[in-house]
Amino acid sequence: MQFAAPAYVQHRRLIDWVAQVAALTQPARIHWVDGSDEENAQLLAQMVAASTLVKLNPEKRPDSYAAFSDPSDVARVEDRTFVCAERREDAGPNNNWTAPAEMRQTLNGLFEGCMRGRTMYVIPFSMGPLGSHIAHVGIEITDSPYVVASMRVMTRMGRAVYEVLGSDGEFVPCVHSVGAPLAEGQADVAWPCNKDTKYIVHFPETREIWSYGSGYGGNALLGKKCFALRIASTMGRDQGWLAEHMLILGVENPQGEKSYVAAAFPSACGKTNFAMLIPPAAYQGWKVTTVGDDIAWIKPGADGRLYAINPENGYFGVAPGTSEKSNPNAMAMLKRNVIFTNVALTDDGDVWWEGMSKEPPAHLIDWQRQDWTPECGRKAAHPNARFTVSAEQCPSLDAAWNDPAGVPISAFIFGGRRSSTVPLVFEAASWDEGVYMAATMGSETTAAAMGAQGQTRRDPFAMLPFCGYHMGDYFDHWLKMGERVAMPPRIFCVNWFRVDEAGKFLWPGFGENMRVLEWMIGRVQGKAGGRETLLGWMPEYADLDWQGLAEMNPAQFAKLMSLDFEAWRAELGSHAEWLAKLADRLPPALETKRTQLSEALAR
Ligand code: TSX
Ligand code: MN
Repeated sequence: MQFAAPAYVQHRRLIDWVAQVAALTQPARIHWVDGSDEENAQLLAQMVAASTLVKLNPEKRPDSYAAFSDPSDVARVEDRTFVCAERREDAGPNNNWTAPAEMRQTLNGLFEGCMRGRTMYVIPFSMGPLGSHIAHVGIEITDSPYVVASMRVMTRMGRAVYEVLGSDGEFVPCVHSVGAPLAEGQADVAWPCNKDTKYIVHFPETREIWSYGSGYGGNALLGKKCFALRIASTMGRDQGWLAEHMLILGVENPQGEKSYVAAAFPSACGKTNFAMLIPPAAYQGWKVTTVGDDIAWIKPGADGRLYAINPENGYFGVAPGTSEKSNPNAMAMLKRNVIFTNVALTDDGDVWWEGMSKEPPAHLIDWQRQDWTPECGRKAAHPNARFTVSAEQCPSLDAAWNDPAGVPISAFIFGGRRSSTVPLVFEAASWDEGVYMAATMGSETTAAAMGAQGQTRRDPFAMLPFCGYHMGDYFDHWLKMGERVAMPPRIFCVNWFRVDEAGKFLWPGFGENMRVLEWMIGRVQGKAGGRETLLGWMPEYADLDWQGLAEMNPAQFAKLMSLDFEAWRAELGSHAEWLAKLADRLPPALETKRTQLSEALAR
């Protein structure tokens, strides 16, 4: 395969690498993606012609498309995800590991000829504002036009990236193939992938990503989980910064004072909803703005504070459950220019998913392209159905979201879905105690597919599937960052999901979370009251603003905030079991914190 790079690509190492990958994968042609509107329009038209995309009714959903994946390719594949550090201990028990040399052999076999009959696209992208000192560049090679169109939304993608790179700039090489070569004359399918073989592989030391067999989401859009979390977390460890699975939001009070917080939640906690929160009516003059909904890259600034950027350029959000009630901002941003994946189609060429409206339509085409009626017993949209949309379309987008300097973080928030034990909110008494809380955080499984209901799965910092190195070393990095910065953010824990004896949610959640946000920011500013408890600082009833929320009386609030010592003794036992799994690299400070908490509970 002979080829010529466009004149604007002046990076020898990059061109040589593309040539090498082309020689290995043997595509029919190479397309250097420039990110232009014309190129995008051409790719979309080509995918409509190939039935990869369905164009939605332009009167209902202008410039929007729906894709339907192969039923075997609907989510990230954690058991097929590998971190191939030279030494197994460095990947840690939180990652699958294979020796790099062995994995390279496997990959060479899989990628040999894997793009036959297909176009190989070379995608230049920046994670973070172009040229920001916090941003980093990647180049993704892929044989999927769906990936090209999605990367254009999710990253700063296109020609301008080559100007940032110059002739010798650093980039993370990302190689992706759907793993479905086409023989001479063989017809393609709407969603090519490899049903039998999938590999999502990271080489943290050489900062490379290789992905084979899947065209879906985090398996294929390599800038997101693979680069911005797994590879970037190891870069952050080595270079003194943080790559976190966090949303970033701004809060402005009626006096015009602006604060930013970053928050980590495991899946199914409504992270995107929180990032786009609309304050209740009683909060006249308050504004919540969105910097990001999934990932934060955070670096120390010269002033002793931590500054965060959202490395992404769009939202790849879960559609089911998104509604005018749960997230009006998201519903507004999804009105046009969206790529939906695995949602259902209405008879008038629009989209629908479970939770969008109380009453489902009488007839749909479901995500497997079959007729659907409310009585049929199947879900219309896949539970992991997604929207891919540009950040610019979010009505609550923060004015500084594109600021290359990032935004100063005043507080970190860690949340989980816990029906008992964990109160609505508390502030950790110190950085180290906050790190302990984040290291032991967990969420209860909800979906039947996740196993037995009511089990708490530990998901430290919501990073368990995304940390590119040993979780014990990651905790240590967090502890050290607290010492390294002069003004570390305060650390808070929240739980929107506590229930009463009857299983009814004790907290109204959604926009009402503003009341908790106000208290947290008030704490940082030294304005909000609180009482010191075993877990740290907690608001008393009078410390929160209850205007417009009559149903929350002191008795109800007491339930929501109660500390059940018996339950916490069991909780600490469960922490011990969890932390023991990381014992070989667990920072002693965390074991000390656990002992101190245990002793306090025993008194
Ligand atoms: O996203 C949620 N948030 C954060 C919003 C800013 N959800 C949705 C579930 C996660 C995917 C929530 N669900 C939240 C929440 O704060 N709280 C709850 C639990 C809840 C559900 C329903 C009601 C109250 C609480 N009440 C009624 O439906 C009337
Ligand atoms: Mn996420």
